[in-house]
Amino acid sequence: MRILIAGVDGYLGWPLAQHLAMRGHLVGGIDNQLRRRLVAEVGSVSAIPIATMDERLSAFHEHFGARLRYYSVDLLDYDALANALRDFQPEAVVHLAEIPSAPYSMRGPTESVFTQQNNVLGSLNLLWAMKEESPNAHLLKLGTMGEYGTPNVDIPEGFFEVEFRGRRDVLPFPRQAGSFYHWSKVHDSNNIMFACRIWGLSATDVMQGIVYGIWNSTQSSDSRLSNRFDFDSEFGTIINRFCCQAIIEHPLSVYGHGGQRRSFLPIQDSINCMTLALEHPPKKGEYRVLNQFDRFMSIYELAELVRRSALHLGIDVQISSHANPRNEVENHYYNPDRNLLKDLGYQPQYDPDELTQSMMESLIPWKDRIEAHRNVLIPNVQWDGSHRTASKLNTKGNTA
Ligand code: USQ
Repeated sequence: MRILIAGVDGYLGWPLAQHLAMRGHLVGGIDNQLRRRLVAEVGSVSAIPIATMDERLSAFHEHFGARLRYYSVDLLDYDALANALRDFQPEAVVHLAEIPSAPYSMRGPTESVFTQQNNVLGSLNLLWAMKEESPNAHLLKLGTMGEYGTPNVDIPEGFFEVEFRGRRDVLPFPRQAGSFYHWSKVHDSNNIMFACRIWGLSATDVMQGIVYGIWNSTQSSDSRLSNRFDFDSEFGTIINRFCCQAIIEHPLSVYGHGGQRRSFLPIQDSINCMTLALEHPPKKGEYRVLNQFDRFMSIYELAELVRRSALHLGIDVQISSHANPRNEVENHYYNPDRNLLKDLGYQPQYDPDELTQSMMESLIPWKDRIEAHRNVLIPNVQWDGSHRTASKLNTKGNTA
């Protein structure tokens, strides 16, 4: 299959490109390297060093043959995007080219607007480009479990049957996102659903839980194929952050009491699930929603899991509670469905205890690199915006 990945330089895009090439697919890759710039902007680095895009492309060609065609394109540039689709003629398009950070989107008006502009308008451009250039291609779009929020009822996959004043219908399940980033995904979902209805595009909207883990290329130990691994408070996600904190013996930063429940899946499963969805596309005109996760647990349970795994490696790390910078419920019901991927053949295969332990073992060579960026581990964005008042006061103090 000819599969175009928008966001090929990212945490999911780069391993997905390798995995699909190994399965014999022809891969197109779009990226504007925004993720690299944003992580540098927060003063951080990938814990595992990553090669430049040129080095990555050379390595890809050496190991997988001519199975990746790269387009340096920003999704906000409609003409360049449409040209890439016209040139590559994809049968499927995977859309991972979004700003993925909730804290970044809550930092201030510039970051909120940029997140929604980049994500919502970039996706809208992609929908138009697909309609005009590859209307029969399947769009696999990365959404998030965070679109649903934490309602006090079970969470279905996208839609639910509802009875209201004696009448019944199947309607989109209400979305209650928790950051301007998460809302950008909700807006995308609405636009994609609408595009499928009016233009007959087919799409899979993946409501994915929090991905964690290190991707090891099965093809080679060539470090130019290595994947990024973020640990800062804006672009690092919880398990990856906890593992990095553990190896430098920094207390595991649980926000609030840690009762908030979230769904998780290892990166290997994320790649396998996306591959399953690509190889089993929906019908023409169908808008399909998949909930994609392996298990769910509370943040405190997670911290205990990482602490246990660290102890096996002789690291005795503490768990510390931080005043929660986010506005989120800490004790709540949580019971999302996950049936459609199982029907397609998904079987979770990884034990989180073993996985976190092996993650920490792989991170130990990069301990000094993480230690050198210790300052990015602590959150500096508050959902109520108080960090902005604090920084204004500091600026006044400095100038006075
Ligand atoms: N948290 C802590 N301590 C930390 C960092 C986070 O307790 O040091 C808590 C947060 O308060 C939150 C939970 O852990 O309750 C998850 O935070 P996160 O930063 O790992 O994940 P989140 O902001 O929800 O976003 C991440 C990805 C995003 C993806 C989403 C899936 O950045 O791209 O869409 O996970 S989901 O959470 O299912 O919406």
